[in-house]
Amino acid sequence: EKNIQLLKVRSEIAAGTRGARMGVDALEVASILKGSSLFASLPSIEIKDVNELLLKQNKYPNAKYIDGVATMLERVSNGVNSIFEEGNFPVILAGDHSTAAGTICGIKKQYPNKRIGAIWIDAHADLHTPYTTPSGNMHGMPLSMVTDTNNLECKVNSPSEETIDHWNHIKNIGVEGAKMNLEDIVFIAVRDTESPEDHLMKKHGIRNFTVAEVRELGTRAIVDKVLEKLTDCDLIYVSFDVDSMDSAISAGTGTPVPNGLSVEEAREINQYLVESPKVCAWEMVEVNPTLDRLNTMAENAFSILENTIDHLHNSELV
Ligand code: NNH
Ligand code: MN
Ligand code: MN
Ligand code: MN
Repeated sequence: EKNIQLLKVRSEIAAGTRGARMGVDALEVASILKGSSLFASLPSIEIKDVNELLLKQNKYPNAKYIDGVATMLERVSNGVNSIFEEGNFPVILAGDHSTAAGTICGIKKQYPNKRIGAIWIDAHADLHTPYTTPSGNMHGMPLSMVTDTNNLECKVNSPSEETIDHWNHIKNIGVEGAKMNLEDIVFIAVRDTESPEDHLMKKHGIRNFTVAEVRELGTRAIVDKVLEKLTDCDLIYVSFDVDSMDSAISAGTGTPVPNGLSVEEAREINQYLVESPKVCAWEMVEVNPTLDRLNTMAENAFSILENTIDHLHNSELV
């Protein structure tokens, strides 16, 4: 049986929309209203955020608040690492998706000689760099923070020297250099990318299992195929961005995209994934209750969290 420990990360500095800092609280509210003891029964630690930076002018247009993002990544990396040190399994509940790079840094710090794969369930590919981002929002960049790319072939921006200093610092959090290969990323439900991301996906043969494929083959077959792609990896990290689900389900995320997964599909995919003994960390991000008066997204997301945790208890230790 796994000893799950929650890591709460109330950060939103890397999102373009305000409010994801409250995602963790919205999940807790959904839990209380449902009469669930999940939050009461699991030990948790909290990462102190730097959201106060949003009160000031951003100095880095191609990587907004990158100094604060670097601070958050260090803290998340250390938090995840300390959960492993205690022999526990980290379940991370975060705001904006940038801090997922910190999770991967923390995994690599604990297991420097293991090959890590990432399953990224998201509407977006999150493969931008300061050189390619269309928005400067760093929640679109976590996968290039932890891999060996700046994607200069697709350069559209000229980030400042200070921006690049911070970017290079981020690349060395946890352990020096890349934490994983771009080839060891698998996407599910990605459907809103920009051309620099398409370039990287094509160049590195990164597979995206589309929503249409999920519907055609079923969630079980998709999960089998996803895990099959990562057979050479020793450890697998699962990152669940709630915008992978259809925008019609709820407005409660910063960048909703149509034609996404249903709640049921997302629940099953996460359940089957965490039943793999290679899965070493699971994360949920981008719940934003300020966009969602009825808290529908958080209620749906909570049902997925609850089911995922139930099934984590049933899986083997690595
Ligand atoms: N690709 C877009 C950008 O970089 C959107 C990223 N937004 C996300 N990613 N929510 O998951 O701005
Ligand atoms: Mn994302
Ligand atoms: Mn997304
Ligand atoms: Mn787009």
